[in-house]
Amino acid sequence: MRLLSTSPIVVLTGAGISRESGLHTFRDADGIWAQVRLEDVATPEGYARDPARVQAFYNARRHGLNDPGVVPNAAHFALANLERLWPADVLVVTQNIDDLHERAGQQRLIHMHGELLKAFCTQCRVVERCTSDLSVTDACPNCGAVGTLRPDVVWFGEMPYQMERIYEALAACDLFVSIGTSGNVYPAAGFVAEARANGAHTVELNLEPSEGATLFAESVLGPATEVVPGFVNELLALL
Ligand code: BV8
Repeated sequence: MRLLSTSPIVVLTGAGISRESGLHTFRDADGIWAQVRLEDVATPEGYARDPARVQAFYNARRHGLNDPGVVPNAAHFALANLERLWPADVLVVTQNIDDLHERAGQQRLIHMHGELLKAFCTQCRVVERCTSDLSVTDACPNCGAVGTLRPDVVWFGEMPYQMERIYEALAACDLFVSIGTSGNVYPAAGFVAEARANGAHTVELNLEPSEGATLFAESVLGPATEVVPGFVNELLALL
């Protein structure tokens, strides 16, 4: 399909885009799910069973993200550049809970699985910025309830955020690009089918073919810091 400068673009990102910034993925050999069972730390049942264990899991990931050596990489900056220079809408939908897209300058961004640097109170539902450890003895700064603050992260079995806005964007886009995701987790893994159904051109930029690789019209394999800037430069050359 021919892309025009009026073509809206939707980009889905996963843990692979942050790998070269020093953050682990989930399902690679050295991934997070090789260290801990997702049922124990990324489900409401796991949290109800042992909230201190879940808080410790996300506290450790927050420490990792706060490491001064963890910074946005060339792939994050390329997407922020695309948003700035592409004449039509560019929407980045990320499964990641890190803040590397923001720190690279991305403005139109949806964290469909929530954000590691936010917490919400299960009592009053208020959402607060959270850059340090959470514990089961913390009191909510808004309602004063104790032990009700949890990471503002979407666990398995919970509804991802802003799904209506995402499906609207998928129905309207001319180009859907999936970057650094294994295509294992739904509903994100189903976005490529939604985009194809509306006639969009679909591209996968990944280190290796994902679970949904055959659904993409085009695929460029390689590390994100190489393939993403290259792909963005090709798009901008169309202008
Ligand atoms: C829901 C928490 C419904 C945050 C996460 C069908 C339809 C709908 C739901 C389901 C369905 N089938 C099953 C389900 C349930 C479930 C699901 O999908 N289960 C899977 C395991 C089968 N889905 C859900 O529960 C979702 N909720 O559907 O709710 C509902 C309806 C009504 C009312 C209420 C509810 C919720 C899903 C969100 C779960 N939370 N994490 C956190 O701790 O981070 S998911 C977890 O996996 C992470 O968030 C992560 O974002 C996500 C996806 O992982 P990836 O990002 O893809 O990472 P991965 O390691 O897998 O892959 C990395 C890729 O990068 C690899 O391909 C690798 O090759 C590549 N790579 C590596 N290095 C590089 C690279 N690429 C480029 N460059 C590199 N350098």
